[in-house]
Amino acid sequence: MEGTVYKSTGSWYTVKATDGLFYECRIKGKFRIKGIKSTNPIAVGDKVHFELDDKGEEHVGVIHSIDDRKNYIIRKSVNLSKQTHIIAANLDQVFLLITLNNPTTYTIFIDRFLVTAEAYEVPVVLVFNKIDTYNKEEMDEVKFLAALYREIGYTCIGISAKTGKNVDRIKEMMTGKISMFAGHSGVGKSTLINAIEPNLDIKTAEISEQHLQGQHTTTFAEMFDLSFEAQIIDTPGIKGFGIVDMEREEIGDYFPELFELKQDCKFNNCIHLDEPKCAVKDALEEGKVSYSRYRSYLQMITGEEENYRIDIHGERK
Ligand SMILES: Nc1nc2c(ncn2[C@@H]2O[C@H](COP(=O)(O)OP(=O)(O)O)[C@@H](O)[C@H]2O)c(=O)[nH]1
Ligand SMILES: [Mg+2]
Ligand SMILES: [Zn+2]
Repeated sequence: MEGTVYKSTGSWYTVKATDGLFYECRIKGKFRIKGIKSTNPIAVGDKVHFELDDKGEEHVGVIHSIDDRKNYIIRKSVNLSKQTHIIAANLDQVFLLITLNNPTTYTIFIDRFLVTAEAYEVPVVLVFNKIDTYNKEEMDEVKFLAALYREIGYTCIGISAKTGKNVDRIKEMMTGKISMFAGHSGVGKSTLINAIEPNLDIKTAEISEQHLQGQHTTTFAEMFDLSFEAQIIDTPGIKGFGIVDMEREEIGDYFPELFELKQDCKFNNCIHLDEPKCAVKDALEEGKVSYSRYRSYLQMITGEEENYRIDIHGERK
């Protein structure tokens, strides 16, 4: 039989089979995935093949193989070994909720998040929430940010989880897909999920830039079916999208607009700092690359931690 892992609690996996029923499965044999040493061989979202338990127990099975993953997100294992823990696999998209204030979402946070998502090959939709609270100037800033990220290729949408504005469009985007919600605590993830599916009682993780390293908690993700042919993965307690162990030279490749320009730089290992004939610096001067994005890029390659947003007038906020 074939199915998708909805929940895992260590040694048992809850699998929803193609017959629509749930089976409690164990693993047979070893599942080693090339290149990653993970503490859990199978994660929520994995497509697996299993056989029913030969002792005749109902709805109990043994997983014997797993399909290739299209993506996965991981974090370092809680023990201090070099192992990683796979949080979830085969995500279709992550909705990153953004608010200008209460709480403030800084562009460096958005850009770090996007870089990680690019590295993990998880598409991100930028959701500007709480638009019911913004004045004209703030709405202009939302439009400015949305235009900036749309230009790079990201889908952006302004919503109000509270009034329901554009929530139907989020539902449309979710249909037929496995999604996750992310964003700072207080941006409205729980409110949005409630607006989408009023009777679903889940906590929803506070995904922030802070990595989980050193935090001694074991948490298990769980997948939920929604009433309109959509699934969401909830990852309680997970504060990091994954680990980013990137080389400095690699970071620019996860800024799609910088990656595209890189081929026109004189040096093929250009990191767009002060190399001569750098296409990125040229584009920046011509206003074709956003200064805000380039600032985030610099912050990421220098390891600088300062938080601010560059507003519509090019000022720090
Ligand atoms: N005005 C307004 N308030 C909102 C909106 N979405 C969420 N909130 C409020 O923001 C606060 C935090 O929301 P919550 O869903 O708990 O955020 P979470 O931490 O991301 O789950 C709550 O007081 C919500 O009522 C919105 O679209 N407009
Ligand atoms: Mg919440
Ligand atoms: Zn360059």
